[in-house]
Amino acid sequence: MTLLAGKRVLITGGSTGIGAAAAVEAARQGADVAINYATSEDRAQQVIADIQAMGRKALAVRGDVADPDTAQDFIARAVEAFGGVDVFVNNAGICPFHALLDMPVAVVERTFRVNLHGAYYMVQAAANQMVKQGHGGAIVAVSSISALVGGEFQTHYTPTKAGVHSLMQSAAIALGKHNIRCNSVLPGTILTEINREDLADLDKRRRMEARVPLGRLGEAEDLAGPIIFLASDMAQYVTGAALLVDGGAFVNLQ
Ligand code: RM4
Repeated sequence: MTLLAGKRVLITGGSTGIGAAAAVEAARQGADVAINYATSEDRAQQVIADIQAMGRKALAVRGDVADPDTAQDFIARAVEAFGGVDVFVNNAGICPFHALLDMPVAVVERTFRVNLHGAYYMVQAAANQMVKQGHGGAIVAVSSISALVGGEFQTHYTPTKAGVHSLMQSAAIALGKHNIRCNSVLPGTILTEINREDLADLDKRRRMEARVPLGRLGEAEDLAGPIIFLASDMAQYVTGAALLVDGGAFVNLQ
């Protein structure tokens, strides 16, 4: 299958986890892929090598998504390398678990700026490029099950994921006239760097696993298919939607 044949795909936070899995699968599906990354140079280069091994063009651009200039730079570098943007996946995000009552301002600010402000600037820059190109596009944001439910140590985080989900709904309306589709995936508990420390607590890990009807926590690769689907022409009439990818955790009350 080549669901993204000839497409030019950009992914933020593409050096690890869900972003890296989506980048490699996009290449497997026929796309040229540019990834943004913040710090993991070695891991970014490994993703580049994996993409090139499939005969696709690859580009890695370092940048902190919390800085609005990073969005402009990422799009410009991809256009320079690939000639344009057809799919944009907003994935970059952090979740520094912390209690509410003594939550430091710096932690709140950083989480909001990376997860929500960064998403906004990136989506805006990608949309402007797609409108300029004049032949539509697809934007997929990695929101979360945490857009819909809370977390005791995520009071700064869950609002950002709800915001990303809502951003896709409003962007879908604003960009529909340009044939640009905007959708979210809502991952459940997926084993990645974002929660490695948190889930080192084996009691918590067992509690999280017990919530999942499919009997396991997710892997980054479990998100690649849903992201590629929403990015592809198979979802040509899907916009403003949100797709839970959580093994059934959200619906599992009892
Ligand atoms: C997700 C969800 C998971 C958590 C990660 C950090 O949105 O809340 O349970 O492990 O964030």
